[in-house]
Amino acid sequence: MNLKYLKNNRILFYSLSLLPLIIPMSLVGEVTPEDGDWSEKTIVMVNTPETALMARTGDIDNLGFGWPNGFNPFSGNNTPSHPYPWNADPLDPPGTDKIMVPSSYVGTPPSGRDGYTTFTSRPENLPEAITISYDIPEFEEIEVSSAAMQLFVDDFQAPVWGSSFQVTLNERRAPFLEEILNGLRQTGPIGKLITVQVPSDFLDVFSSGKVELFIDDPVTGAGDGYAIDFVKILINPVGFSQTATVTGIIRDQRTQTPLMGAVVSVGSSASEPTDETGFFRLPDVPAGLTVLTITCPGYNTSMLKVETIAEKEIDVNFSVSLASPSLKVRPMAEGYVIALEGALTAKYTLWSSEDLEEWSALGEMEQIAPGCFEYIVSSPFFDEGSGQRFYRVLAE
Ligand SMILES: [Ca+2]
Ligand SMILES: [Ca+2]
Ligand SMILES: [Ca+2]
Repeated sequence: MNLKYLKNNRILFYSLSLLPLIIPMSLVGEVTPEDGDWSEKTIVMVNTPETALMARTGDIDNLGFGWPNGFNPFSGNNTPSHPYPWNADPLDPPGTDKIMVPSSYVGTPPSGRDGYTTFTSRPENLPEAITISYDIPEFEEIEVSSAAMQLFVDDFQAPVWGSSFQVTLNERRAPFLEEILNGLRQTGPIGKLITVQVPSDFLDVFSSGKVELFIDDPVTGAGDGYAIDFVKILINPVGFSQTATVTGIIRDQRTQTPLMGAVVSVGSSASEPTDETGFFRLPDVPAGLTVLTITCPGYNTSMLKVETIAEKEIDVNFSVSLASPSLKVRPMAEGYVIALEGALTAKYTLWSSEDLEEWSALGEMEQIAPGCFEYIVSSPFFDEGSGQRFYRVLAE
């Protein structure tokens, strides 16, 4: 009885998982000015509409399943779910279009395992690095001033199975990619485009003409398999073919007051500084999952993950926290000026102490220009006591 139940269940599973194959797929490779021939397994192009140099590893083919009719993988939409496991194409570059299961998985996952883990085995499903090479003669002429990466990723489920992916680029940990991958819930399995701006301290990796991307969870033992359709690098990008618009209000985290002077940006695209209503509008956001940067004088720079669909507008609200300002001391004839650069709408109170233990408030600092605060301390006051005095500010 038990066996029969299992057997039927199994049949149901397979017939369900074959369903997506009935959806018409566009299996004929596309050719676009941004990406060239989608069926190319590796490709490097210069001066595309998006960027000075584009390098891609992996064909754009939804892991070999093809895209549903009218589906654009750069639109930000999730793919419909697809069957698994599947037979890997030996001609696909290492690390693409195959199921990979974290190296720490040894059959005793802490929070269960997904279908990718259950229906594949070692050593075939061990994680593999994806290498993107673009050391062509034209690259020598390009000075790398910015870079972006696009990854089409499938079935990352860290919040579900307790995985914690580590990502390296040329063997260097890349937290900006880990942060985004470990937030994904791609149960389905479904695929999605991620676009990330490369932080400036990682540009040297991209100046070498060869980037080796390795994704693995070497620690938790989680049963969270995943797959990657392609990885695309854009050197000195100027824009993206599929974009959305993000609007919203930026507020102070503590007071929820709308903030003036906040700028939201992604890559080379930035919003106008917000007015007193805190409202921003940022067009040209790459469709899919991406990370926006929010800066506001006197506040900590923050990152905001957004998921968008091409040609659509989404509204988000976000709060930022006050940064602790650093004090600058400027001597003058009769004493000195203690100055700081802070937030337009914040209040800063100056405190002093002789021993770092007992603090007393001197008073509120005066805003003498937008975001510039000062407090004048007279010489006699300074010369009192031991001669050593410490200052700090309280922001509110
Ligand atoms: Ca393929
Ligand atoms: Ca998974
Ligand atoms: Ca592929």
